[in-house]
Amino acid sequence: MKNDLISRRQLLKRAGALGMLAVLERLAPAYAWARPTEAAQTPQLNGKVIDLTIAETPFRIGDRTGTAHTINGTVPGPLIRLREGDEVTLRVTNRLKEIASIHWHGILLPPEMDGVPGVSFGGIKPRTTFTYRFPLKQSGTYWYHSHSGFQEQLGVYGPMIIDPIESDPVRYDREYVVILSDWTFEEPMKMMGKLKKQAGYFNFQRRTMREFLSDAKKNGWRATFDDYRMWARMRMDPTDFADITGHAYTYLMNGLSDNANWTALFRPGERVRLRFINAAAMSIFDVRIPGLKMTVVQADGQNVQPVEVDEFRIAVAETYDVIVEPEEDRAYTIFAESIDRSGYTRGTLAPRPGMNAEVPPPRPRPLRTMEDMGMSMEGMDHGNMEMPDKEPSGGMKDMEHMQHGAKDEAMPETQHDYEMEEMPKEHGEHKMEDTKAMLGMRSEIPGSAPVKHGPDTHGPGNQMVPDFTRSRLGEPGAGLGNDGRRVLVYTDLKSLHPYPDRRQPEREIEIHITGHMERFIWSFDGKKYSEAREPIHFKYGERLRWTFVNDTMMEHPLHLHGMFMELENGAGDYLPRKHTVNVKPAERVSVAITADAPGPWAFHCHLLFHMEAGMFRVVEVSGKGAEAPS
Ligand SMILES: [Cu+2]
Repeated sequence: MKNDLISRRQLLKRAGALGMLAVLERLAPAYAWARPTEAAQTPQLNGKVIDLTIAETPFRIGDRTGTAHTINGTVPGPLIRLREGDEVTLRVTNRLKEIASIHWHGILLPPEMDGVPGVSFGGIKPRTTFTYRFPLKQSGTYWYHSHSGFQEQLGVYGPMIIDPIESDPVRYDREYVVILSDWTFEEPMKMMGKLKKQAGYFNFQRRTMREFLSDAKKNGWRATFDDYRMWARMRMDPTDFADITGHAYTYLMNGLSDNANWTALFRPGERVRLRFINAAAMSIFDVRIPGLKMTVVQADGQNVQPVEVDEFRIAVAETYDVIVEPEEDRAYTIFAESIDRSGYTRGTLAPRPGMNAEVPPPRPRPLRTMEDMGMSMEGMDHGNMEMPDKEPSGGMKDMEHMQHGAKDEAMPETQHDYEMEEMPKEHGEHKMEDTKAMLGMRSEIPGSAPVKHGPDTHGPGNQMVPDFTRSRLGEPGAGLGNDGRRVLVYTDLKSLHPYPDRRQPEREIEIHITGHMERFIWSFDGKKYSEAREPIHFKYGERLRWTFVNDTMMEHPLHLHGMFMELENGAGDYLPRKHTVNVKPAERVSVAITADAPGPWAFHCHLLFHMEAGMFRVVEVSGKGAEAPS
């Protein structure tokens, strides 16, 4: 293993011998390169003891060079391949000038091994080595990354596969890891500063006068004018899909840009397993392989009942394993487009190296809708929701009462001192049952019927409160699903085996995802982490339902450390287990949790800049609830 470390001196020596560019080409890890021979596909680190070193290393994309923070000299870091049931020792040495860390994303382990500075350990000081040691209680596709500052954005992430003890229920002839990420030559701290000054700084896809004219032609002057004025009044932008866009980012596949064309080889007729990991700091991707169906077999490391799709959206920190069966002797493009359509990365599946397939043309960028603001109540009695014009206008009257944030700045902050435990009652005027009865709807997905937002507006740090929130688990997401492609939705996910803890949730808590997009403040329940240091308390052993309510107009991939979340997506006994749940705008999502991991755990939005801006909490599992089944 030691041989895999590239010290700076070695690097320079080799640079002298080979020329710097040749060396820099090789900074992508070995598994990122297609193997011309069939034998060695994915060089990897394995065994009982693994050594990793975090250091600064030159990094090149095209003709631009910068400095990455690397693990063992590469971006992404090495593939760590382990076996369920083993105990592993991972020695991480920090050669940076600042505190570093590695968090093992999605892995169930003791809290002091989780690697979040300030929550479960002190971080790895410069020039020291921290030894992680834990038993592997699970199998599947996972990853690891720094949990310190912006190191993840700078390159500190890598894949981790844990092979099952028992035979793998997924049959495949060969496999590849496909890590998607976003690289920038800008300094992340400076980018944060720009976002704070002007939230739309990196959005170069705003609507233009030309678009106004064409919209007016299509929808009429009045409707178009109302629509544009509404967005302006709310100080929001319907093109707001990614805080940082392809303007600043180069999107990478296994550390390579689309030009470098990472290639995976196959023989026609083989079953190829692709393990997709979204290790980006800020970018949600839509993934497809034109000409091939993909069968999703695993989500967030957990086996799921196979579901065949043309495309899937992968939020930051999620993983999806798919099986493809290319029959023809031709190349296929693995295409990963950013959610806002400002860029893409791609690789190639091919029978021989050096082949290419057509790269799809960009699709039009999507726009936020009334639904994303919790305004469209499909199937609801519209009553007080006057909609004088046809789409896309909602009429100004409705918009003005949407403008809570602006109004609330002048108002004192009210009733924010509720206890978590009391939230379901205190927080919303739910009347969920009433609403259901009224609509004659029945569903086992919590929030299937729209739930009215409570009186709490979450204070001045919050820009908007949707009137209603509801489950959107069956929707593919903005910009998807309108072109005949079968897109994976969360309601497709059914775990391969029934979930083990059969108890009904004995307690329900609710947390609101809040923020002020214009000021780039991100928070939970209106409070940044710096303003809410007291942990959220889970009773050890209890079964609880946690409901995430997204009061913002952006997607937020929420990640809980230490425990899986069972997504309450209507799958009956087969609720899928996830470590990261992407919550859509104005959505209400419930997860069931068995609080079987004592200790302090991080809970946060996995968009790095949102987490850094305050969308972070500590969950403390302690005390004694009911006995958890083993
Ligand atoms: Cu977020």
